[in-house]
Amino acid sequence: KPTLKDPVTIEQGDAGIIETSKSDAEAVASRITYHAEFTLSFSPDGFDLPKAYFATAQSIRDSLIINWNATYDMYERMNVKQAYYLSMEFLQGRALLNAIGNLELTGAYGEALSKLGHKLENVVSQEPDAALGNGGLGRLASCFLDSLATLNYPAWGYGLRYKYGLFKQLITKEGQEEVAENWLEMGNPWEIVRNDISYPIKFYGKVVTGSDGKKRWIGGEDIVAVANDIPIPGYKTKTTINLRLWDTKVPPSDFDLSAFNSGDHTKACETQANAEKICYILYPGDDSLEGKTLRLKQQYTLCSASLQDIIACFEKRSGENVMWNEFPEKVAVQMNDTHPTLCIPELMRILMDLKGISWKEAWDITQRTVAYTNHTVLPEALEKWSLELMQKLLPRHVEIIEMIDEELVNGIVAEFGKSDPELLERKLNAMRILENVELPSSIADLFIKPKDISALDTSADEEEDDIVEEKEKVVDLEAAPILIPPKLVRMANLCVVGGHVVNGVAAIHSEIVKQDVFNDFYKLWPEKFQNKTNGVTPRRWIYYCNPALSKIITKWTGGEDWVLNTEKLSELRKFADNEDLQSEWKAAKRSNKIKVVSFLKEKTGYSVSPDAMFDIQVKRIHEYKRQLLNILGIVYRYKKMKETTPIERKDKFTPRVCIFGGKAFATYAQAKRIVKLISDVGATINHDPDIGDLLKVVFVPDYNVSVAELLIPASELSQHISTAGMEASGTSNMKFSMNGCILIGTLDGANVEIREEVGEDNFFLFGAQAHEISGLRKERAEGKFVPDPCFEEVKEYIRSGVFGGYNYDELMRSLEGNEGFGCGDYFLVGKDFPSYIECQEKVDEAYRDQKRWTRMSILNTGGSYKFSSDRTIHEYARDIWNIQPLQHN
Ligand code: B1N
Repeated sequence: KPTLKDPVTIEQGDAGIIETSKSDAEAVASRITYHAEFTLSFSPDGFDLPKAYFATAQSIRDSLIINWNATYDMYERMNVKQAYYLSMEFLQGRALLNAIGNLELTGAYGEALSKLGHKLENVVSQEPDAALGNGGLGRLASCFLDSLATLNYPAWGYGLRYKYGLFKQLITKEGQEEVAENWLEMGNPWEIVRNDISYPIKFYGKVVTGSDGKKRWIGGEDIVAVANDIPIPGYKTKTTINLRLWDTKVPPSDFDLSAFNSGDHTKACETQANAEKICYILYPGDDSLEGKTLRLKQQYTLCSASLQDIIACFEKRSGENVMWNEFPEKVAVQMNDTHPTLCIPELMRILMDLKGISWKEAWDITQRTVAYTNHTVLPEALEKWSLELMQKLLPRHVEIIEMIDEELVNGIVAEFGKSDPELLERKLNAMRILENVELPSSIADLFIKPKDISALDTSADEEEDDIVEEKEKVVDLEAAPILIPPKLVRMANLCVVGGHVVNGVAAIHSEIVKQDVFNDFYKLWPEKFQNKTNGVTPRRWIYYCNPALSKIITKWTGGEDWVLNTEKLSELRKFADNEDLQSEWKAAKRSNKIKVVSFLKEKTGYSVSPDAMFDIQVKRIHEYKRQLLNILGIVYRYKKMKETTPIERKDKFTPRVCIFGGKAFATYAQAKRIVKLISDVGATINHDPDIGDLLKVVFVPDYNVSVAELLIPASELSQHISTAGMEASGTSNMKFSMNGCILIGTLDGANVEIREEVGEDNFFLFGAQAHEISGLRKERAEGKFVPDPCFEEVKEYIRSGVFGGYNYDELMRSLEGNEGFGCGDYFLVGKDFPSYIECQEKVDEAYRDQKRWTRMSILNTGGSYKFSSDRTIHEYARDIWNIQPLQHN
């Protein structure tokens, strides 16, 4: 049996996958057995797969910790500027294969595990996904961490350690069902709990002014946030950065011992549970006031703990002489969407109330430190918090926000003057941070019809604890009732005002941000607005998830450099018609498809043919992403197949396996109906003997990062078919294109740039364009839209009950009528349907010519190099954060 000599003396090779000498593999094997025995207390003589996973993870963790410490010490020593990426979501997926590969130990680990009776690929698939996110925004954050580490940028991520990740999705006869995702059940080998790094977090209480004139926030509820560090290894570098996730606990001294001893156990445990529940789940339902409060507590915990940590680090590195005005030269804080907006008032509060800095200087420091990424233009997704709720929970922050709003109002008045009250009112309405809140009287007096009806608001006199929800309140004033709109804090406006840069995530999206969503701000501060087109890490999304394709790329581009320099992928272009490459390319795709065939069989029971085209749409289920357009197209195809004779059918239709995946938010009824429709359509078509392998429809349950890593390499066509102007970027489109998949899509988000890069012949385009959308909606509202008969036909077919007994009337009605809640086809499915069907016919035709298709596929991979998150991160580093790479010698 190998013995443990030195757990960390393995030499790292230069290549991505190294040919190892025996001694490396032996040393690895002994590290694994050591951890099995002494860290995990298993018998080291033979262990099953789950145990093999934990022992293997522990062994690689040793190396990560060494590199983590070396990286941390270097930052400390060099005192360089560091970027901090604050995000409520990190969708990390699995870590083991990535860590082993990045340390260039794949060969050694493969051999060591086989000595121990296991296959590396089986061991790595034991790991549960870290699903601390729900979609693109969280996955982007994780891709960014990978690129930051790989490119040696001094940067950290900050988030929350949710005990339960996003729910686990079951697909039953009823459609989607949600169950808790207990990802920590078996423990998490990747986290390093830092009980010595914790910060107090306060909620509620009140603000008092001390004799020195300083504001102090006192009383209320106190909890602590404790750091859990996840090492993030870069690829082929010693740099290992940190993802610090906060967990919440009751302060050590706060356990109510006397209550417990007197027998009131519930009371004693209550404070504990109250603190811990903040980090129980990602996206607690926020229909109730309790839910809203919990979510705001989550956001504040992330902001407060992270900033206290960042500031403590700044002070430590500054030594004796803390120069606060240099803070922005050492710290860049990036807010991933509006969820961490409270960073702005929190940094102001700490600087003013705790560090004694003036308002003016604190504001200057704050603005120079923070920047904001906008990820959506959907109005309902732009966060607004009830001022009243915020006032209760964070009274000092509301004072600060009110001050910021007042300064903004003064600034707007100074800019636009008082001579045109209409213009001024319009500007104030668009730009103010506070909504439905009275203006200072000197300004309010300008407007003839007083907008301010808060004098009628009786809520101020109500019981203190009786927080009124954000619904419109009705005040019965003898005569007609008057609706009092709720007072709100517009987080996005606060971000735009409080940060030095605002960026969108794809070119078209950044234009919409400037020309539409924040147009008034853009006109005032054009230099603040930037574009940073998203990207994805080529390590996870080609190199590790698609080894078959990676080998081919390496062979034809002359080495593995492409993993770090994706520009190299473009060299594939010149071989697009080469027969040898084409046949290798097709063989790789086919082997990936075969893996998916078994996976689908195991997960859904359906058998599909690897000879059919794999047509995939995987993303969160949302009406704007138009999974409904896809399934209506499938139903239309099915109906046409049924209307054709068997012989014609084989000639006319290209065999397809249509794969869907994605979660619907638990309270989003319409999205859940779409899931139900897709699985009902599958249940009918997949059992129809007339159809056989010509068409299959499969809904893959519980779509997550690991499922994506399996599906994307096997994809041939993927759908990115949002209503133009509504998908900020999309990132799976990039992953598919990299893996030689051809996209069908609208001119939306990053599709626009992908099409430019891969060439318009290698992208299936259809549908209305972003600038046409508002006109089309208007036309519709005026009753001028005449739907195509094929659209009417397909809806009627669904209504007729072909797909089971469920009543799809409500879903179909959303596509009908002219206007109104839940109908009027807001997402223009009916408008785009004919051009979608026509485009799908072109797809069929192209697939029949396999040479042409393979060429298109190669040109997609060859044209996808721009979409590496390495490129994106270089741009953030250069244009927003002003940080430089720092490498170990
Ligand atoms: O962010 C991704 C983009 O690629 C997608 O197009 C975009 O839809 C996605 C509120 C969001 N935007 N907004 C969210 C997530 C959670 C939440 O509570 C909004 N996600 C996106 C990366 O840029």
